Amino acid sequence: MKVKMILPALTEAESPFWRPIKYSLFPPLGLATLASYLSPYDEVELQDQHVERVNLDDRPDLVVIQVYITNAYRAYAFADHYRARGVYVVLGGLHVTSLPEEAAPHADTIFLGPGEDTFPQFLRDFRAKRPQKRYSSAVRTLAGVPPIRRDLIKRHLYLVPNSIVVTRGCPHHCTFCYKDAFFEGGKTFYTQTVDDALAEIDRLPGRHLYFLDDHLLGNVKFASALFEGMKGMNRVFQGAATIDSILRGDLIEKAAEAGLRSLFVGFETFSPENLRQSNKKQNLQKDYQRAVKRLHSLGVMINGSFVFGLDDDDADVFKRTVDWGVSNGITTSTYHILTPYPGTALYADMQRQGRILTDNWDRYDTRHVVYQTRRMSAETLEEGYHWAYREFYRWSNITKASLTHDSAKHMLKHFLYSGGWKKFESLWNFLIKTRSLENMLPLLEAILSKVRTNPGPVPEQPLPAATTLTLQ
Ligand code: B12
Ligand code: SF4
Repeated sequence: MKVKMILPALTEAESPFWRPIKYSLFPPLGLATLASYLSPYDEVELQDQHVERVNLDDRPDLVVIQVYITNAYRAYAFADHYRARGVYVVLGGLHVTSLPEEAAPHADTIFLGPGEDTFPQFLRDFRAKRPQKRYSSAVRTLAGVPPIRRDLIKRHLYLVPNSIVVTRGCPHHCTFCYKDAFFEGGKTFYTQTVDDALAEIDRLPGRHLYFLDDHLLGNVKFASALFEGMKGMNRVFQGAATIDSILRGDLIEKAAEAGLRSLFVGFETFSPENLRQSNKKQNLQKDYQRAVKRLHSLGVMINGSFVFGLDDDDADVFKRTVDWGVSNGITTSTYHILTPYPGTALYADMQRQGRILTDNWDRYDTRHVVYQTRRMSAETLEEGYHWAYREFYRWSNITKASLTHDSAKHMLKHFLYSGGWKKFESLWNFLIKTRSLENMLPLLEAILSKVRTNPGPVPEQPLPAATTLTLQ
């Protein structure tokens, strides 16, 4: 059987905000995971429109498309195209799960939730010529999942070909997050076995790994065993985790020992009111600065995530957030305008209050305001968002933030990582055009090399609430 798998490009591909490098980072891991359920006799082609032109002249037996919110219209157009040619088309992913009724008219079959249980079932039904119109994931386990078909990934087109996920979901329930809607009807947080995760790591060439898990430290027992097993594997890795998991116990030390060199941290907001609105309990009354210091003492660089536009935010939020990031030595910042994704508790809340302004999903890219704001206008919010990016990544601020570290090596790493990421667009574009991105990996690995071996002790208990959320 001939199978074509497509990850359509996000809408931003045609917008002035498009940064080719941001979309040449990670290969389409979800589709490569699903491909592992095909038979070795199937002929499979995996195309990622972010990095290559999708060939639409073919006529495979089955087309599999992954739908995110801002590639939804493109995904539907591809689906319609193939169906008009008589090809069987299946759609799945986050957006299909949020809005199955919208996706269904464009597909022969749709999938709700993760595909590890439903896709193999569909393949059996499809081969037996009795596929169903809809499959909903109910069994949540990663036990026995076959190795990802990494042979289908065109590694040279990506800066970070070694992306990996060893868990699914997250133990928390933030109201703006896709997670609860996507995993509805079953477990919302589960892990691979440690042995399977280590085997997957072992299969990856080179040293660098990027864990795309929502919360790599979310299951303490699993993560401890994973890091224990990774010791001596000579890896350097990046990942994501929450503030509370950085402050609690000694898991973060174990991660650093295993090779953690940079962490994506969801600070999101400094306002306790906003944290309550978002049900972000894991950040409430947590000392952000102490979490930052703890990571820095371990030589771990920080990618801080911040959301603008929660109801307690006013026009001062941009400057406060940028200043805090710079003075605390945050290496890279990812800012988002609050975006109520359909299916989330936030969306339901806003809809109840009549605050949703558009259902043009192309605008749900976290760069546009799609809801009625409270304490500032939509224009102020969008302008402030762009201002924050410009300001945080000014050379003077990159330098100032780099100088907050106490070792020369950490300062240099910070400077190169932050400057390299945001300031060399034409170099990145050149590397993408010449298809030589992968050649930058040794440099990335060098920047992620170890800073120090004996971190000083950092107290583990949070400070009293009154002092924890104060911006300085
Ligand atoms: C990698 C990644 C990216 C890459 C995406 C390109 C790529 N090559 O994958 C890049 C860097 C481009 C990116 C950009 C952004 N991202 Co992003 N990203 C991720 C991340 C970290 C990992 C995705 C992944 O590989 N997961 C692992 C694989 C195994 O899972 P999967 O892809 O979901 O596939 C499974 C299922 O979805 C399902 N499935 C998927 N497709 C299909 C199809 C069929 C037929 C079937 C049967 C099943 C199926 O089966 C697969 C196996 O279970 C996720 C978080 C996460 N942990 O998933 C966020 C995530 C997808 N990103 C998110 C966001 C918000 C963004 C940005 C807006 C951020 C920003 N401010 O710029 C942008 C733009 C995205 C947009 N406009 O929609 C949100 C999406 C929220 C939503 N409701 O859409 C997520 C969920 C993060 C979060 N916690 O909020 N992102
Ligand atoms: S901690 Fe992150 S991944 Fe988990 S529910 Fe909250 S936003 Fe989603």
